[in-house]
Amino acid sequence: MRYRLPLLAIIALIGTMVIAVPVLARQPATADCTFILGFKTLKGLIDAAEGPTTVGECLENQRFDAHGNAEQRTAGGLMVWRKADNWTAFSDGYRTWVNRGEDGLHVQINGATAMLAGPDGTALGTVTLTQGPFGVLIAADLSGLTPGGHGFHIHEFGTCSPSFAAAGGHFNPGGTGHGFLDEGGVHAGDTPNIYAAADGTARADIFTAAVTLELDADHSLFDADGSAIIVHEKPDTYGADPGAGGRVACGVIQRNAIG
Ligand SMILES: [Cu+2]
Repeated sequence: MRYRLPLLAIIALIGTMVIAVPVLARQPATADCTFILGFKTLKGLIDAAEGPTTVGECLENQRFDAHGNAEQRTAGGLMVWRKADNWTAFSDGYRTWVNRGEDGLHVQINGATAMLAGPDGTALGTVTLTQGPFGVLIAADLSGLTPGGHGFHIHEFGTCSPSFAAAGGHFNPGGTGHGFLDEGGVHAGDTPNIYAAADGTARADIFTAAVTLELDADHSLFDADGSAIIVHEKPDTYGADPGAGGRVACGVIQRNAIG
């Protein structure tokens, strides 16, 4: 009896190897690897949207959730989401293609999110960034702030550690001066103050054409060193000297995995 368990384990291991080796040997590696995305093939959709540069994508690493929806990565790094009944969306981490059935394929630049926290790590809410055709919509949903006005900027480096000073100065690819009301110019990362209510919450929608979530643009928030959102203790003066005081919240701007 005492040898039964190890013997069974060895038999099971050999069985697994016999099954696994042929499966691994069948890993697709050629460009004829097409599959159905709703009413079209993914290859066809990519060809239509992007040209033939990613022909031959093959699905790997399939994972199912409890509802039967699948998440997969292709050999070329595309993320593919499939609802249990049909294919719905795929993303290269920068753009998402959404299959809208008879309407065809909708392509959008993935949005971004900054999870803000205080110097002690306390979560203070989220800032979401959505790329539109004319600029970026920034939506803040914050809490835990002192009531009143707070400077709210995009800073030049995508880090909040070891201290918020690591986020650097304002995002300023144009090398201009600071302040909406100063003739020296406006930093691309300058945005209007936000105002916290008596309970410490603040909501704000801010639109700016001075930054973009697109890649390879000089005002891209996803430049080589990234960018971050900073909330200051005091309101910005909108003059050459922002005068907004210390940094009370920081969050790295990170691209969403989809849409
Ligand atoms: Cu700032």
